[in-house]
Amino acid sequence: MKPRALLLLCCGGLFTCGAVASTLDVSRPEVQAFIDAASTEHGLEREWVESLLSRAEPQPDIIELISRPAEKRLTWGEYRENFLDEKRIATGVDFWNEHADRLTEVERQTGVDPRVIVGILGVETRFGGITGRHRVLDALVTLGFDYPPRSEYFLGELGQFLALVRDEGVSPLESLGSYAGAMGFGQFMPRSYRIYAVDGNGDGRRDLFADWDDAISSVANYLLQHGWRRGEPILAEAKPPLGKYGDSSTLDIEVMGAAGPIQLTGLHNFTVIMRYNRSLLYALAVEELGRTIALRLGKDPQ
Ligand SMILES: [Ca+2]
Repeated sequence: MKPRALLLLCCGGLFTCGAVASTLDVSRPEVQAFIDAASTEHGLEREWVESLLSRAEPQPDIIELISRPAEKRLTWGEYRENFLDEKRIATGVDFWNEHADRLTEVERQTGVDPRVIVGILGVETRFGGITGRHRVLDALVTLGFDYPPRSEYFLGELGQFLALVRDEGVSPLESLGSYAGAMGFGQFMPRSYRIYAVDGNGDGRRDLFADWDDAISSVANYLLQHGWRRGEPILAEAKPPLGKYGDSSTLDIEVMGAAGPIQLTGLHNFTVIMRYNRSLLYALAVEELGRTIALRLGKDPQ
């Protein structure tokens, strides 16, 4: 039984119950302005947009969550412990075995290293195990209307989400995601979903919630469109000379590991991983998780 149904049952029964989550006040001027702008930009029916928004429930805890992301609080040593755990590595080995054909095919088509696809899916959602507990609509409404530092960004994503609902059959009221509104196996934001998602299995839909072929192809396409270069390494111990994978995009990395400072050079493809998530620690975790799983499977080290 869904929590909301339970609450209604309880209200209608013998018990008194606490406050029911309140819905968005669509008469707020900024909400009305958004409805006008999004309806025009995406060609949506104004009444439909207002009706959907009137069913959104802002979540104050989301404001707290976005104000203290793990990437800003933890050292690399601490962050790494969260993502390089044995359970995630073992799940990744099974995942790679199960999806080996798709990963190989996608690498042939795009040049994107399966290690990185596997690393991203492992870090993002533990291979589909944790895809988020917030309604995407609620998350985007909360951050769009009640989190001024990033209001513009999240209202843009809210408009994209409404267009996604119209175009892709994504459920407006039942889709769940992260507190920031990222969805599905690869945690795509709505705008990225619309631009970069790929119908990997050719069934006519781009389904990042339930279709692994689509999710794998979409992660690869995202990286390819952000400049992934076939066959190039990701990290180097020292800065390479220009021309030998060294170019203007290389990144000097110095982080605090469990046993002291670590210095590395992020090469071009490392900076492409950071287009998926701007956190340096995130990209390091993706690289190491994918590499570790590949080694367990006896793949060649890079
Ligand atoms: Ca599909």
